[in-house]
Amino acid sequence: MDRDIHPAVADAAEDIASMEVRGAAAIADAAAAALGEQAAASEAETPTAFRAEMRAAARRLHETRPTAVSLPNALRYVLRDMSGDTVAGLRASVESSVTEFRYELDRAQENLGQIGANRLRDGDTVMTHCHSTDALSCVRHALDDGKELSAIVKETRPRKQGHITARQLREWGVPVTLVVDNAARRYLDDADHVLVGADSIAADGSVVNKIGTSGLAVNARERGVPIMVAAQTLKLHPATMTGHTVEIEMRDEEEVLSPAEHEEVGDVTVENPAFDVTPPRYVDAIVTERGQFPPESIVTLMRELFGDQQGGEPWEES
Ligand code: RI2
Repeated sequence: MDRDIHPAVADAAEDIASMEVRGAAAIADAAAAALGEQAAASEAETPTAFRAEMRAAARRLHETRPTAVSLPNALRYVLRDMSGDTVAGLRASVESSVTEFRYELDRAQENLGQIGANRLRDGDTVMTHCHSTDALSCVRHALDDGKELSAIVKETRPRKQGHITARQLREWGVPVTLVVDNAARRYLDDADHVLVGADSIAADGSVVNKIGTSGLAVNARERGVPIMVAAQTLKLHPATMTGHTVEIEMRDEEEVLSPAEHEEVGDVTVENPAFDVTPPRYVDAIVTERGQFPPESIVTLMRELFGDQQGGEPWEES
């Protein structure tokens, strides 16, 4: 236990790892806020000590979940521009980056929601998978524009984030049909769009999202239902531009099978990948706050956004 890590950082890391805080955007927001708390409460006496403390806090947050790139992108945003010759100056710079980051996160979600809403027509039915605030922003903007929508919501085993989506949509007055994941293909005949979020998007346009997305996309393509991915640019994975792959998180087997059930089933290996990769050819559009892109052209946007980012991570020891 690092005594310089503020409890707010330790708590945020715990909440992210346990999925108390979940969803790529919410994870980024919580991580940035925790860095802000670390900076505000720091008792470091020298700029060097302050920087070391911030790096340690960022490392703690970084090691929680490996797949959603919004987390390292948030940490980079806050730490890359840390500047100042005094502790007070450094603290002020972190705090202002955190405020700016959180504001931009909200704004990006609003802007992409408006763009995504333009793809939805009055009377359309969307099929959702998991719970994505970026995807739901598109629905909310369409409703604000006066369109009527219905939803077919996939339950999303093993953690059933579909329930969160269903609850939110009902609060907005959207008629919801909840189905188990295995029923998706049958209900695609009633859907006008598949609408999902993303945890990471690779430079070739592959979409890393909740396990089950790729099978849904293949089925949707076969049925002729367009697949729309709502993902603010915070979900673009810079390291994939230089050949790195996105690590897929493997979660605890108890999310799939309780110890009692496991006992009953017998000696089997249980695997619980949290995400899968949907190849770009199954995706019709990636909707970001900078406009909608065919997946194959997302690399152009990535070059524009990350082209000049070089060198090590700002939380690594220099
Ligand atoms: P927003 C979630 O992962 C889902 O895969 C969802 O599509 C994605 O994060 C993006 O969520 P998990 O944290 O950023 O439930 O759009 O494993 O809210």
